[in-house]
Amino acid sequence: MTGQIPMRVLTGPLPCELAGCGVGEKRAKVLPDTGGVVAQVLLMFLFSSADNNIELQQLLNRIVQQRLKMYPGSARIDLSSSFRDMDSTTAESILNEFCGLRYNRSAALSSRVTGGMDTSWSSEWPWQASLQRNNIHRCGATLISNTWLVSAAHCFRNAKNPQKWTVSFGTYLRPPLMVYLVKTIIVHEKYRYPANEYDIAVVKLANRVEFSRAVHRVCLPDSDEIIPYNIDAVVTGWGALNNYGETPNILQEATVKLIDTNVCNRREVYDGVITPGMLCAGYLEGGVDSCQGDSGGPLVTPDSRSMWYLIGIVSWGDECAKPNKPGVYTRVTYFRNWITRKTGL
Ligand code: 4AZ
Repeated sequence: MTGQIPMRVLTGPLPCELAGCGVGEKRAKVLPDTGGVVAQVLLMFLFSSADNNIELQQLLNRIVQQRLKMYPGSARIDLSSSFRDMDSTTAESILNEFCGLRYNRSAALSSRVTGGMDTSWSSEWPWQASLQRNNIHRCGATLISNTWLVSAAHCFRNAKNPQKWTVSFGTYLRPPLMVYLVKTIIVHEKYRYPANEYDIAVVKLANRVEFSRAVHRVCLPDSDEIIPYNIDAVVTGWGALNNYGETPNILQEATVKLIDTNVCNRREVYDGVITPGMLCAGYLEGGVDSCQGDSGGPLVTPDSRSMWYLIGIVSWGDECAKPNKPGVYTRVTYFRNWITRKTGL
């Protein structure tokens, strides 16, 4: 891929069915207007500098017009000033406010130089945080807003003093990209060690994180979202590379499959201890799993638009990667309303 990446922003009024007003995370801004609403939708296009901008603009206009005709109704469609160039800094700051975007996977907005090295600010998983006590990594956590993270309750067992904790971001533990102080720790009121239920906590930072390409929030699913089993999800963390093994300095990722709770509750697996607030993920044959030190960190899946949602929090398991002993995660949809009650998000 060569060339610059011009940005186009579509700001014409669109019908709600197309803009997705009020559905889940906002991909469109819906503003009141005389006699209705105006939906502002951000569309980003990637093309090479060899392409003819004017021709492309006309082509895009034609496609959008055609698609809008498929939505009958009273929407007034005005695309006369719809596409405009935007500098990539402005475009990037708009994109960074969206949840769940990972953009270094495509060439879009990437400034990586061919033959260059990965740097600590090219965060692959921008919502991943390291929770550290006395400057030692203890647990993972996930950024869900400019000030809030979610993690596991068991990370704070006998360690609830926020002044002892810091949060770092970036791909490497050492040196960290950024470090924040913790203001508040809220552990689920029903969490009781050594039980594994209600293994969730939210952490408020002392200062706001200004979102960047390297550090921004994940999306949260709605509480009524049905999470299908057998789909792939990705777990990330600086946890042990094998049971009670060494911890890496560079963030690790593993793709795991979501396992039906009925299967996970089989006698030879977890024999009925998996409750509705838990989610199993991994492989019954073993081999790939989260491990000690990954706790509190994210289990995420992309939606059809490649926006990543937090569906699980690394919680527990019988050691790591053993056959019939997949990882067990706190089920985020089950605790979605609890997160709202504690954080307002
Ligand atoms: C732990 O002790 C832990 N294999 C985390 C995840 C798993 C097991 C143990 C899942 O933090």
